Amino acid sequence: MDAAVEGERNDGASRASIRSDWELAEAAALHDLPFSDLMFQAQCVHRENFDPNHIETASLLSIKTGGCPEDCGYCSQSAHYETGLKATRLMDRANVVAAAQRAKAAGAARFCMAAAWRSPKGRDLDTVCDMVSAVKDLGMETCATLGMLTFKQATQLANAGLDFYNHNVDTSAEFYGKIISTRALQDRIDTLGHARRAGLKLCSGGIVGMGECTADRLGMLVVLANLEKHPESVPINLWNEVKGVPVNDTAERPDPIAFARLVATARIMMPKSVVRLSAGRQYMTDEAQALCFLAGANSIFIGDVLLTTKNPQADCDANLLGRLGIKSSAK
Ligand code: SAM
Ligand code: DTB
Ligand code: SF4
Repeated sequence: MDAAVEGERNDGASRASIRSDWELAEAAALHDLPFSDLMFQAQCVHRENFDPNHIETASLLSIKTGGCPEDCGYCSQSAHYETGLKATRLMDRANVVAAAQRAKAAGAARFCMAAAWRSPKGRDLDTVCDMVSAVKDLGMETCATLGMLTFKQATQLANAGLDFYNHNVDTSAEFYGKIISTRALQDRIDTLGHARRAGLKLCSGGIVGMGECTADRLGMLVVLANLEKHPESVPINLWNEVKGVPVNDTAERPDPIAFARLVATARIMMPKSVVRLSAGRQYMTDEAQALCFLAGANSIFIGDVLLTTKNPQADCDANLLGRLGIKSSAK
């Protein structure tokens, strides 16, 4: 048996170390443990690094929707597919700040501004930097997701007060080309490197339920865990159905136990990263979400919409967190 797995069985998982040399077979050995053993190990790692009764709350705003030149086969915003979505221009700063104020009042600690771009253009980036500074002035953590960045662009965002850059690796290297053809996984990794070097914290995860196999899901975790420094936030999205995109032909969401196994594996492989239950909570029962929190998920998106698709209603989330005794204090 793999040393990491065996060691954890003997001592209750108190030897979680930060590693960037994960092999797929090791991730698979963890993932395939008897469920109780996997959950116990994930819980131990979680409790060593976090308050298990606290989750982070982030809120999303699509500041520029649709018309994206990339062909991501899961996305409502790609111009390559007829998804029925109306493309919009970049929002005004005042409207973005007003949305951030509402998100803060609703309990969000972090505000993530998302744009459907392959990469930002000069003047647009200046406008986003103004938005970032204004949201930061509200006392919120700031996050942006704008597509690929050069080091110079990442530095400009960092200087404007951006805390996090979201850029997902999305899936395994093997499955990547089946879902996206307009860029390579390495392009994503390069942007993550630029953001890191500019001093930004990273938010990077991916999507499951697109027709990938378990090895692809674990391969995605291996890519994330083998980044030089682990992303501070790891969003795990369950594909939210969108009409008209190619993923409809292959989609198959993991069942709640398979999904909890993936969350637990992410928790063990990236002990200090905040793992976010991201898109797809609309398909999960309260019990499935509770299982994911037990597996080590400690962040959610709040608000009735994500970017273009649904998220659970605020009162449902409040009810669930209340029953679980989980606090979600804004920092
Ligand atoms: N255009 C930027 C980019 O791709 O990085 C930012 C926005 S993009 C919508 C952010 C992430 O949302 C994607 O990388 C993908 O992981 C996730 N995503 C997009 N559509 C989704 C869907 N239908 N269901 C679940 N996650 C989705
Ligand atoms: C992430 O990993 N998930 C968020 C955020 N980063 C930008 C986006 C989820 C989008 C879900 C599909 C939609 O609403 O359009
Ligand atoms: Fe564009 Fe991002 Fe959607 Fe891909 S995921 S089509 S890059 S908005």
